[in-house]
Amino acid sequence: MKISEIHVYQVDLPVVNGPYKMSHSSVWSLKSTLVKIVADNGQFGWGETCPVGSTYNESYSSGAAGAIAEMAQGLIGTSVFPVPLHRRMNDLLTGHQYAKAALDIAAHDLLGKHLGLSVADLLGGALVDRVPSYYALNVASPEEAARKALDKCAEGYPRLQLKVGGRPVEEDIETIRRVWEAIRSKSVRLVIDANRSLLTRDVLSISRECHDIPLVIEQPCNNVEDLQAIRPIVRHAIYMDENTINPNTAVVAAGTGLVDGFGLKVTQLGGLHMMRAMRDICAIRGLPHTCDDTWGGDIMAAACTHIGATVAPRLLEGVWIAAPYIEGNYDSENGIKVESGHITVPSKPGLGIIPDESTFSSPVASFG
Ligand code: 0XW
Ligand code: MG
Repeated sequence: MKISEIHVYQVDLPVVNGPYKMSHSSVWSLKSTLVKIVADNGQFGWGETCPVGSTYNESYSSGAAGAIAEMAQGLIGTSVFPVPLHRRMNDLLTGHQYAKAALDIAAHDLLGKHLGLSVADLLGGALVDRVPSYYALNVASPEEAARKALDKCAEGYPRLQLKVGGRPVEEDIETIRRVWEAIRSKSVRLVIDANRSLLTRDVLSISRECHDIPLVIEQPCNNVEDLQAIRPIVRHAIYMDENTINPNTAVVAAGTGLVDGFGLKVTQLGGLHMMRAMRDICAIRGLPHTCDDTWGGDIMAAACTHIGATVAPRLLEGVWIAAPYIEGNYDSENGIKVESGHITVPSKPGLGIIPDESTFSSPVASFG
């Protein structure tokens, strides 16, 4: 099967009860880029990429559309199978994994529908029919964070990620301790995520002042060298997230034991094809990880859920999806949602969702 058409759409996703506040930014609305690939047999598949603003990592919404446009005409006539597709994308454009990921996801959706298999089946087979999610608590006051944490425990989330950073470290420490006091009896796992914002000095303070709290520290500092510096000193597990925007960094980190786990994002790795490889490397190395993305609607949510279903349960840290912050679904009948802190894995072929194109404006670009 070859690609005969590529259509690019952009959809605004206002943040419900916004803003979504991290150490470096507060986002009120996000622009998602959707791609529809049509094959020469008429079958089609949907992909998506949605940066969470323009400072989370090296990605932004118009960059996604621009990078896809840079490749699209050259992809007409290319196989929809992942290996030749990625080879061709890399011949056309270096890097820009987050844009390539949208085309990769669409190809997986198309192939699954053509073969009558779910994307999880294409990725090796699902181990479960429901995956654990986790909730990301915004940077907030100790009282607000503790209140929200209790609410999410009550909803059934097995894991909470508390955003820290972007303020005096003493405030982070007070908030971490207050949240832990609120949830310690709930058997819910706690991660703090600084989104690259902390100095090594501050990470050492947090680890020292919270030494009695069994938490994971996710992407505390901006670069790999800082993670290398603190790893032997801190008392807590360190997970890598944003640094995996370079897949080679992720592979080397896993291979050398630089980190204890990952926040893995489909778009940071260029799509499900590399995410599958990273899943298997983490399995070999015994490294827990999430199956996430930065943001996105049903298409991205389904992609993360499918790959999450194929991860060994003891290594799956959770599947984060933006659904709790999005009004409505692309597919009103099969839309992906979090229920009691968990997500049901779609069972229909491909991603298992069919976006209602009538809800989108006209394509911003079409090729073929
Ligand atoms: C919690 N997430 C997966 C969603 C937001 O994009 C940020 C991200 C993270 O872990 O940093
Ligand atoms: Mg993270």
